[in-house]
Amino acid sequence: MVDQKSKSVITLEEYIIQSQNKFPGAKGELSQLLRDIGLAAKIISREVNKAGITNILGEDGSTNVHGESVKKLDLFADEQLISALNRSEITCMVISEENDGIVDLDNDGGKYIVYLDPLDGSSNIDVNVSIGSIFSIYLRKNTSTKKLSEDDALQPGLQQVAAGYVLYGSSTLMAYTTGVGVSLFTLDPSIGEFILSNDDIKIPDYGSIYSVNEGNYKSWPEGLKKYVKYCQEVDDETNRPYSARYIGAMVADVHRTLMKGGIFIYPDSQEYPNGKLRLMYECNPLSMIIEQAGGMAIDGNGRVMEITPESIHQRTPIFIGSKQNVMKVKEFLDEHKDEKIEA
Ligand code: AHM
Ligand code: MG
Repeated sequence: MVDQKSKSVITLEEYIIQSQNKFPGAKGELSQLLRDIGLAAKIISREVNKAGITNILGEDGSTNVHGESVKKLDLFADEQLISALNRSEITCMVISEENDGIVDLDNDGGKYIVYLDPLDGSSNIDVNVSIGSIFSIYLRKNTSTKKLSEDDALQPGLQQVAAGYVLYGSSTLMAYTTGVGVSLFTLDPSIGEFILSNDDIKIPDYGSIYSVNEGNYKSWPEGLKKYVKYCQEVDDETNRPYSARYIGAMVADVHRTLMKGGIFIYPDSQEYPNGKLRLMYECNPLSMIIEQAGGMAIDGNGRVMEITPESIHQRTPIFIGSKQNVMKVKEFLDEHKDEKIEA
């Protein structure tokens, strides 16, 4: 006899409600917020899939706060996510890669602050390669003050109440955590629903893939140069040489790392003394996902999520992935930390 229960599918909406029911007294606001993000993700996914035919590809002529050219789809994703978050009046403030300062949503009762990278990996847009959206959710620190400021949003990653990403790849998927493991959903375009594919995904403890932009090799710290040489050496016992994989969209590279193990690195370098990737809406949320899946994320010294932020757009180096791989790169960094970069 076919076990109907084991065959039944669970949608993102159902899963969020079931999870909320495990916490008596929960008001359902965080659940609503996650559902809002899920809805925006479906709309963005639809546009990403037909980007080539709707003339939405390409640059809109302006530059964002980091001086990078802004693609039309970045703006579209930014607008969709912000308007979805504004709808249920739970979110008081959004900080996004595409906006210079904070976006005050004028929801006075809203107790959540959401950081967004609306479309990560935007240089991949025009060439039909994976991109993603990243989100990170905090509770507002001070609910008594009406006027919101950046200070309300400057909290270490350890204070995140939830985080996740949507990956627009060969299929669209969403991963999120509320601090009790990582759940993964795949969008079924025929019914327009995210379907649960794994409710407690774990990263392998060790993997034989390294992921870093090796074009920057010359300006890396010595420890990293030595580590990458180590990855390329032959050793059957540790499954070396590793494979090199680099998509150029952090969300896609980290997703592969979550599924297959290994390490993703964006280091400090002569060109980027603090790294290139943003702490609050790229590194913290993906660190929370990877840690919740049993992996590790460090900035070269300590845990990424322990960094006390000083500004909303600040950058950090990151070494993220399987525990054993991250601990190994740390050994190399520590051993060579006082050596000057040799060109
Ligand atoms: P962005 O597209 O949101 O600006 O993100 C920056 C991207 C990351 O997704 C990716 O890991 C990195 O920049 C790639 O940088 P580089 O081209 O220097 O390797
Ligand atoms: Mg990004």
